[in-house]
Amino acid sequence: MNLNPSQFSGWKQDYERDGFFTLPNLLDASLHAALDAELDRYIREVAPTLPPSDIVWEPEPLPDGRRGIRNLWRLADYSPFFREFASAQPLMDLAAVLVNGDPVMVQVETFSKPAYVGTVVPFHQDNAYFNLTPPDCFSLWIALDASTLSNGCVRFVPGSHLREFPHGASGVKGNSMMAVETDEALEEVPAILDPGSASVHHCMTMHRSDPNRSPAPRRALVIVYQAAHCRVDEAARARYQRILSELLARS
Ligand SMILES: O=C(O)CCC(=O)C(=O)O
Repeated sequence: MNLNPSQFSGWKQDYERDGFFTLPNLLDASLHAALDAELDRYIREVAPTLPPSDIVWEPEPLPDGRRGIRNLWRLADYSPFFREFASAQPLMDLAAVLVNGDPVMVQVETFSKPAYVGTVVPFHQDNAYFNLTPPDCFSLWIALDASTLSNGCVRFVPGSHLREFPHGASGVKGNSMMAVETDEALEEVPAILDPGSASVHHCMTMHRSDPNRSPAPRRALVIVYQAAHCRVDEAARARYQRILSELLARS
């Protein structure tokens, strides 16, 4: 893994100013191949056994009629390989710098946009789901495929991590929450990534991604880290639960 501690303080400055930064060529070729192989095995052997809460299917079928996977949740609970990778010392060292305290690896997920049918991710702040206080939490978003303008790369709003945006129900499977629309024009920066490169975003950074109508799949492995000192804000959690129950009642 290419993570040089001499760059940590520069990355932290970018993170504190913008709420995100990129890590070019994080994975070397052998690690990338091992992650691809484990994800293929997972999809073959584990995915068919998962409860519906741990897998999100794309609503539209793939061109060959099969179902496409949008998200896999809680991979660290089912795969020792992903758990160990996400807890590797170089990643925990980076996490310690970013979360201002003792780092905890929270979970591993996938955010994939299969070719032609990958769906939108509306603007949101991850903390609308996590409800953490203080929000010392971030996601490491690792591109397993090239992530481009045409296959739905993630777009970040610089500086948006410094304030909270109101959220409501989105109606999108896999992303139940979205920022409520404002008249404000939000400047966004696309994170165009080569395969094996990554981005890091704070849990308050507004981000979104377009649908993938292109022939190129866009798979990502996402690892969430937080500080051991984070607590759940019970009022925010109650608001989130209320929105979820309203959604359940409607479906
Ligand atoms: O992969 C995407 O398009 C969105 C990812 C995302 O929302 C996240 O990692 O928090």
